[in-house]
Parts: sequence; structure tokens; C-alpha cells
Amino acid sequence: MGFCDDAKAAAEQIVAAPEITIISHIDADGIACEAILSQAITRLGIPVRSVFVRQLEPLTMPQVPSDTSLKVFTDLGAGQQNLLFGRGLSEKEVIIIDHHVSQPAERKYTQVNCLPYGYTRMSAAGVSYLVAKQMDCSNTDLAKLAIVGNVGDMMARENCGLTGPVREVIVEDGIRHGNVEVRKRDLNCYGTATRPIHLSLAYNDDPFIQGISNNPEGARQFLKRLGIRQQNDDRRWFVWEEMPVGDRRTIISALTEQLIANGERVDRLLAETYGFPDEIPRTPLRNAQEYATMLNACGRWSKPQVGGAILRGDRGTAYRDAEHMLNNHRAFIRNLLQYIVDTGVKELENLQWIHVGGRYPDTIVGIGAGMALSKLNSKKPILVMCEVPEDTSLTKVSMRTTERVVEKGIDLQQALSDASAEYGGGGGGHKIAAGAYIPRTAEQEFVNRVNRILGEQFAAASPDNR
Ligand SMILES: [Mn+2]
Repeated sequence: MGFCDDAKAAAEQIVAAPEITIISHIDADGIACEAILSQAITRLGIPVRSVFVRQLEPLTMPQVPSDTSLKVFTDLGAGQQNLLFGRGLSEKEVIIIDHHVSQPAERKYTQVNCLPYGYTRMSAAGVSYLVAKQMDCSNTDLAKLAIVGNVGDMMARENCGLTGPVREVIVEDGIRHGNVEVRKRDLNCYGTATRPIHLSLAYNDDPFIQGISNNPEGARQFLKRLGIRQQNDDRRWFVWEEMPVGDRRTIISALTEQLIANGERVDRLLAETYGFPDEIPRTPLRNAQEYATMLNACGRWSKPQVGGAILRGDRGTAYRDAEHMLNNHRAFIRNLLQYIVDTGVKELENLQWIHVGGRYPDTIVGIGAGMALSKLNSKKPILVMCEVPEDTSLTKVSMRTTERVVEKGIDLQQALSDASAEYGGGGGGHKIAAGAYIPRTAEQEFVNRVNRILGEQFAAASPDNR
């Protein structure tokens, strides 16, 4: 049985179900999974309802209904099969659609997971889409949603674009359907649909460009020197995607020269990006990255259903609510960023860290950490700890670093999961960004432990590093 057969078997089981419950995760990927599958199911006339959880754990299990419906777990479940077993769920009433590492369990639940087949650059929304396409091949309008989910889960980050079956099948389906537009050698920059260009450039630090990254005024002067018209007649700032092609080329070649002049690599300056021509210009829905941020904002303010409504096409109330959450989200992150910079971090040999207490929701701490990194010493990973509102005995740890540091052998996922396991906690994520929960009493020891592990990683990758 191949991956495609797994998707087909799951599709057949879904199509035959009299009633379905989707249990999904509250981030952009999970929200996209729910929107893809619930629309595909509704189109077949099967009743479906959805439940969103922050994490599948004993505390959230009661949200999974005890009824006769087929329970479809998306973007979660693979690593919690013993929890499903403990709940007494039978093989027949569960399907897991996921891209996380699978936990061996006593029951063999039906699972569609790209990971065992070696597709590491596919998110759960990608898997959900492939199942939806097996349910009905006319579901290709949903490819766009899968692209948002994949980009939201950082699947396009490492290779500056989506790769593998996500690129070859899902993106191609979206292009053919007509609601996805690929920009092959676009600027690898966030905010191309909503931010004034100089801010887009200044907020970007991958790659870091001397005089422009973290320097809005420098970026503005840079554009001015190139003779780029930055505002229209009403003094409204242009965004990247509405710039004439010639101006975009001028900016890209000047940035390339700047990087080369500083002896920096240029390989991360450009990326393949995914635009949505059917959306209103100058809104975050115009490209996959900003769309995903909007969904993440909904999830982080505990309103994943609002994100779901937007994915289903609501451009009224739901969109206005999401815009509001997105703005709040940004204000909170800016505030956290300032707090970290003002308070200052404590530096150890291989990392820098800070404890922000209960001042900020634990759901935004990781993002704030990533942004603070560009204002601090970006050669050392940052570790931020915060309180967990639901459980005062726990501390949440978020770590972020840069591609540069990952290239030097750092794997934050490995470091946090190894260190947290020693204290009875748990962690996960990616090389560049990871998180963990640890007992509150172990905080200080934990930081030292992670510091040592990072030292070992640096040393293992290059004995000359130390
Ligand atoms: Mn995911």
C-alpha cells in the first residue's frame, strides 16, 4: 500500500459514513484541514461537525464526542493514539490524517500520514487535500486552502518554496483551477500584500541585509536612491505586489549587489511564493504567508471557527473579526518584543534567555522570541519561558534561531525534546523553531541543560567551532 492508497482508503471510509466529527488543531494548518475536509464532506450531503483543540491531551479529550459518528482527527492524533485507545475509541470510528511522528499503540487506527512515506515537506492540510481529492476529483478548488496550511506550517521555508508532492500535485491543481498564482523568483519577504515596501524590507532578516534589515529609514532611503516611487498621489504607500515589474527587478538586483558587496550569500533573497488572484488586493488574503498569519491569529485568540469561515469564503463579519484579531495579535507581539529588548536577555555560552512570566499569552511567546532575535545577538538561539495559565506547575519554553545557525548544526527540536524528556516534560517542533513544556521547578536547570546540548551540537557539526 502506498501513500495514495492510504488516502483512497480513508476517502472511501469517509464517503460511507452516515455522520462525521472532525477534530482538528487550532493553528493555520489545522484550521485549513478542517475547512478542506468539512467542505468536501458537506458537498456529499453527509452531516459533519467540527471541534478544535489546542492540543490532544487528557484535558481536551472530553471535547471529542461520545457518539456514533466517524471521528476524523486532523493535524493531530498520530502521536496520541494511546489516548484514543484509552478513551475506548474503536478502529472503525477513527481516521487520523496527520503529518506528525506516529506513536505505536495497542490499536491499529486507520491513518493517512505522509511522514512514513518520506514526505517531510507536507503538512496535514496537504494530506487532507489529497483525501478530499480522492473523495471527489472536482475538489481542486480546495488546493488553495492546502497551500495556506502548508505555508503556515513553514513547509516552504527551508527550500524557499514548496517541494515534493505539495508542489507537484497540490500547487499544480491550484494553478489549473485558477485560484492560485505561482511567482517563481519573488522577493523572499513577508507582507508583500499589506506592508509599505520599506517596512517589508526592514522587517525581513532572512537574509540579513546591512543597512536595510531592522532599519525602516535605511530601507526607505535605499529605495529613494534607486528612484523608486514609494507612494501614490494621495501619499498612500505602495505594497510590493502592486509595484511595476521593472521596479521590482530594480530592487531585487540592487539588494543582490548589496548582499554581494557585504560578502553575504544571496541564495535566500528570492523564493517561490503563492498568490491568490481571486482575493481583494492589499489584503492579507492575497498570499499564502499572510493568509496563514491571519488564520494563526484566529487560533491564538481561540476563534479557529472564524478562520474556518474565512476559508469558506466569508468576507463579511468573519473577515472583520479576523482583521481585528490580526491587529491585536501584532500589537501584542510588538509589545512582547519591546519587553524582551527593554528587559534584556541573560546570555549563556550557547544561548540567550528570558522569562516573561504571565505577562503574555503563551501562544504568542514563540513568535515574539523569533522577532526579538533580530534585535539581539542572532548568532545565539533565544529561549523564552512563560507561565502556562491553565497549569501553574508548568512552564512553557519557546526557542527560535536563524537558518544560519541551523546550518552550523543546531537542531532546536532535538535539543528541547531531549532536555525536556529528562525533566518529565515534552517538546517538539523544527530545527529552527521549537517549544516544550517543563515542570516549573526545573526552569534554571533546564536552561543550563539546553545550553550544554547546544554546545554539543555546535561541537559535533564542526570541531573548530569551539
Ligand atoms: Mn501541522
